[in-house]
Formats: sequence, structure tokens, C-alpha cells
Amino acid sequence: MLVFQEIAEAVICGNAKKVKEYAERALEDGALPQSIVNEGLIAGMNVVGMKFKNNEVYVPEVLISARAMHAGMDVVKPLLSASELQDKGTVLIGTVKGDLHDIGKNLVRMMLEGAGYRVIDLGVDVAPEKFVQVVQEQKPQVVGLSALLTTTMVNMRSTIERLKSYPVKVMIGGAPVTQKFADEIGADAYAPDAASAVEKAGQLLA
Ligand code: B1M
Repeated sequence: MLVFQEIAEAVICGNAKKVKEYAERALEDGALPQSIVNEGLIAGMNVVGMKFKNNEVYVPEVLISARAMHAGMDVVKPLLSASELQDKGTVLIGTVKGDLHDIGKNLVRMMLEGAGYRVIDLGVDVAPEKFVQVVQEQKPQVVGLSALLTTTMVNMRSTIERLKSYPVKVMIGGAPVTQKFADEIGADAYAPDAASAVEKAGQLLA
């Protein structure tokens, strides 16, 4: 359907008004809400993710595209059943204790949402006990930890230790984090950027 391509292109351009308009038109024309999400909104965000990974676009453009994607989600969300929304799995995400940086974490959240995951975002300065509490309550399949300070990376280790007895996979990321560090602390995955985080989440949930 041509309108899916138009939705995707409007997401890529970050045009929230057009995304909303095209999503409404698609519904009027009989398109399925899930198809609007998959073939329009997510398809558009996938392109943005690849461009971000290849340094063809930068943080502001990704944020603007994510906002446009959310404008489309607002149109279709009431029509999607809870099961459809949660189809791809749930990711619990937060910046670890002592750390207030959230720009990168928010990008990861938006890219995951754009790829069709349900994301529970605990915000910043999240204590290991809080992650455990929400894992018990919400039963996500993946927990994502972000840290931007070398001094707070240690809290990734303590969070992973506390999550060991739960059936969740842990993905970590943030500027000072490396694959070597992830291996050392027993993380299941490391992602250097938001687009890779989507890929890694897919692998962890496969
Ligand atoms: Co801060 N800060 N900061 N800071 N800050 C850094 C990180 C720093 C490198 C600056 C520097 O000195 N050059 C330095 C850390 C040094 C170190 O630890 N070695 C630093 C410092 C020291 C501090 C304070 C201690 C400063 C002070 O008060 N003396 C203080 C600490 C506060 C605290 O957290 N307790 C502080 C405060 C702040 C602000 C509040 C002013 C602000 C944060 C605002 C906010 O986030 N809402 C801020 C900012 C903006 C930065 C810099 C400039 C930019 C960080 C950023 O947003 N990058 C940063 C310097 C820099 O990096 N150039 C710096 C853009 C973002 C898109 O990238 O977060 O790396 P990033 O996310 C990427 C990937 O890392 C990855 O995907 C993202 C998208 O590609 N990723 C994941 C991130 N999380 C992931 C999770 C995943 C997977 C991938 O899976 C779950």
C-alpha cells in the first residue's frame, strides 16, 4: 500500500503532522493498525536507525523521527489489542544508580519502541533493588542498563548479580561500556549504539 511508504517517509523526515494524517487516512482506507505499525512506523524508524548507525543522521534527527513515530502510534494504539502491542517482547530499561545521563538511554528506548517492543522505562539513578522489583512484577524478557560514568559502571555489575536468579537477559550500553566489560560482569549482550541495541534485543529474544 502506497500509504505505508508515505508514513515511513514522513517518519524518516520527522514530520509528525504528516505521519498522523497518513495514519488516519490509512485507517479510513481499511488498513490494519498492525500493518500501519509494521510497514509504516517501524519501517521508517528502521531506516532512521540504520542512518544513525552509519553517521548519516545525528541525535536531534533521531529524536524528531521518534516523535513523529509516536504521533502515528497515538493514532493506532487504541485500536491495537494489548497482545499485539506486546508481541515482540518486553524490555525493562534504566540508567543505573548514581547516574543521571538519559539522552542515550532514551534513544535506545525510542528505537526499541519503534521496532515494536514494549518498553518499561525506569528513568535514571535506578537502584539494583528497583530493577529486581519491576522484574518480579512485570516479567520482562530483557533488562537494559545504561551508564555514562566510569564511576557508575560498577552498578551494572551489582544489578546483574541481583538479577542472576531471574529468567531475564541483560543488555548493557553507554559511552564508557565495552564488550570486554560486558563479558567481565556477565551481561548477556553489549550494544554500542541504539540501532545495535535493537539488533541485540532481537537476538536475545530469538
Ligand atoms: Co555528563 N559526563 N556529567 N552530563 N556528559 C559525560 C558522560 C563525560 C564523558 C563528560 C566529560 O568529562 N568529557 C563525563 C564522564 C567522565 C567519566 O565518567 N569518565 C561526565 C561527567 C563527569 C558528568 C558529571 C560528573 C559532571 C559534574 O557534575 N561534575 C555529572 C554527573 C551527573 C550524574 O550522572 N550523577 C554530569 C552531568 C551531565 C548533565 C546533567 C549536565 C548532562 C546529562 C543530561 C541528560 O542526560 N539528561 C551531561 C551530558 C549531556 C554529558 C555529555 C556531554 C553527553 C552525553 C550524551 O548524552 N551523549 C557527555 C560527554 C560526551 O559523551 N561527549 C558527558 C549523547 C548520547 C546519544 O550518547 O549516552 O553515549 P550516549 O548513548 C549512546 C550509546 O552509548 C548507546 O546508545 C546511545 C545512542 O547511540 N547507549 C546504549 C547508551 N545507553 C545504552 C544502553 C543500551 C545500549 C546502548 O542497552 C541497554
